[in-house]
Amino acid sequence: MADPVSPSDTRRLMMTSALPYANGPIHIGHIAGAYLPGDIRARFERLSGTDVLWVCGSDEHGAAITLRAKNDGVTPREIVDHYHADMQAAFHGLDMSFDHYSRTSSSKHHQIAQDFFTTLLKKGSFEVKTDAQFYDPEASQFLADRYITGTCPKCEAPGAFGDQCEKCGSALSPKELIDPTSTLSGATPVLKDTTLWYLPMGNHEDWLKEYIEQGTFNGQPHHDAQIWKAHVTGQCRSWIEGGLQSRAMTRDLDWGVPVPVEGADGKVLYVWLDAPIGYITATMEWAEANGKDWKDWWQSDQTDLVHYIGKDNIVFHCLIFPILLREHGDYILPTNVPANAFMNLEGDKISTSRNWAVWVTEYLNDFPEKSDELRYVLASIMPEQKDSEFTWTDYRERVNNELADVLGNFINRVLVLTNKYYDGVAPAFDPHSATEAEHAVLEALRIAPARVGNFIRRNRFRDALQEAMGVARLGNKYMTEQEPWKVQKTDPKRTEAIMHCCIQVAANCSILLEPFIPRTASKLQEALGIEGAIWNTATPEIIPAGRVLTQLPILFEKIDESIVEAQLLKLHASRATEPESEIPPSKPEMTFEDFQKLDLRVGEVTACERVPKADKLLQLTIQTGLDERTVLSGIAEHFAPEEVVGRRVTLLVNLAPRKIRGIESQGMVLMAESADGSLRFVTPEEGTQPGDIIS
Ligand code: B3M
Ligand code: ZN
Repeated sequence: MADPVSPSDTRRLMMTSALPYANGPIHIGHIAGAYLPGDIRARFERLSGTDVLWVCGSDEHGAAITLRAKNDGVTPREIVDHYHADMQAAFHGLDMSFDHYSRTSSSKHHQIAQDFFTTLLKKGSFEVKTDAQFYDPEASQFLADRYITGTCPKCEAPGAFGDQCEKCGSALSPKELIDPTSTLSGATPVLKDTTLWYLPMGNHEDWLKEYIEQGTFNGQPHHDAQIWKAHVTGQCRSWIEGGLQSRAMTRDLDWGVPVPVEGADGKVLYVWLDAPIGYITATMEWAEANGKDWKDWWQSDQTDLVHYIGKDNIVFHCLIFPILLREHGDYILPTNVPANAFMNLEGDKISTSRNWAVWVTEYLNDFPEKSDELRYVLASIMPEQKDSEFTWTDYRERVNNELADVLGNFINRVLVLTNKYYDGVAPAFDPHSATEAEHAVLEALRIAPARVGNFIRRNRFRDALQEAMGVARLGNKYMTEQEPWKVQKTDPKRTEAIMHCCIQVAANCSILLEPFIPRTASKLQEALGIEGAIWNTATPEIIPAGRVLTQLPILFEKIDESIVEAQLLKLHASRATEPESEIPPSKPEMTFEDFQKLDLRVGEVTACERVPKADKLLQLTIQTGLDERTVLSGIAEHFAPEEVVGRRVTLLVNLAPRKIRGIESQGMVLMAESADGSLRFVTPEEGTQPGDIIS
């Protein structure tokens, strides 16, 4: 890896962020997943002098669009035109600095995607098969992707789609679904013959495995597989190990890129074939407009290709797209796919259909000029390795305690005191007057840019932000401890040293925080007279003596508790009450080691009684095979004691004992809770014995 303070040697960096479906507005989950990480990285690389290009665009094909159009009773064209503009406004409002933002319904893209398909066709990359596919006789349409739902064959979650289960992430084909139903009419589909072009993914397992696991391609080192996120590699591994199925690359639909084959009327390319090619189209458009050669970005081994996406897109970027690129033959393969997990909101999954989201354009209406505040909070809690959660209380705390109290307060004190003592002119600094404290601060500034940059290049944005904010924290603490407002009365020379250091810290913050909070950074740079900042200018000597500093208004207003309440009220009030089953989001991932700590056994209830003065508790005596013990369980409102005696139960035996109402409970009985609140025992199968180990 190159020194992070220098550009990435001579290597170019081609970055993409997932093309959002133009079927709804952008919410904070989208931003935290694929766009903010891209923007932070792109801004940092530009500051570092790397030859970087970051593209994105609207994904305007696929069932996501046509179903939305059907629901709203308008044409797909109307849907994509509306949301293409709407999404751009959201991105613009949050200062996403794409070098180019494209769209896949353009004729240019249709042509590029068709050329790509034709090349693969000529190379024999597809299998053409005519066979029976699900068809909705009521809607007169073949059913694939989101047109068909059923139970997932892998995880048994209901509501899996014909191409993917959103619960477990598995890539599916319609015929694998259990109890398939048409989402168009609710009809049970019938089978009808059609011709489709398939990608025989099974033929690619060996090289993909090597590419993902070892980071080698064609026997040559390709990328550092250690830097790939473990959850990304893990997902790929499990798909490859499960055996890759052939996937249809065409659809019988009238919206999309027409299949460029004679006689293929009424057929379009699969959206997941055309959408990633949209990255290439976007690059071509940018290159054309800027007098550059797009091939430098996609067909040169001097280029690193990095895709920023959400975890539900991993299979498409790590397996399917690489197969397509390799089959074509002229393209490089992704160097890294640093997918993020999901961001939940106030204890629940973000959902467009249930209107459980913080919409970016609404946020910007409610909080004008506060784009940096949202960027800061989302970067602080970015779901880099596992799902995370946004709450308005946390938003308020981070804005108030970190942005306002630390960064804003520090900057304000630096500018006000410089103005007061030196008429706004940065004082001279005599290095001989520096004490240990100044040396420590200046040394921290010397190492911070490399540390922040290293984290960003490893896609560890939370750590990078912590590190950069650490500089502000350090400055704030240093100033508070040195008390220049007192020292000035007795030792003006020493005050100059203190203020010199504080000014350098402020200036470094304005550069180190620029990728995260660009508006604030540019205001600050302007006030400090920093022009054309690059990452390398972040040094302990950045502001020379004599530089005129100007005043700034308060950088971050505090957020009042009432604002949190208003947002929560709005969120709950606008929640759509769709009769959708309420499946709580999955808990954060745990390691196998965590799981192994659980000692689960079959137990048998030998006695049971109510606990006096506790409406909810039953006291169970359980034979565990190890011993006979007492366990309290909060099930008294669901079961009478006599219904419980004699049952076999699943028992967590190594839970630390806990005293409740004076009785020591030694373990926990596992229960299943349904969405309607009903409770059932998790009963081990007939034939198991008390003491049997569950693993
Ligand atoms: N349109 C994003 C999504 O799944 C999907 C990404 C395409 S990236 C080539 O919402
Ligand atoms: Zn599943």
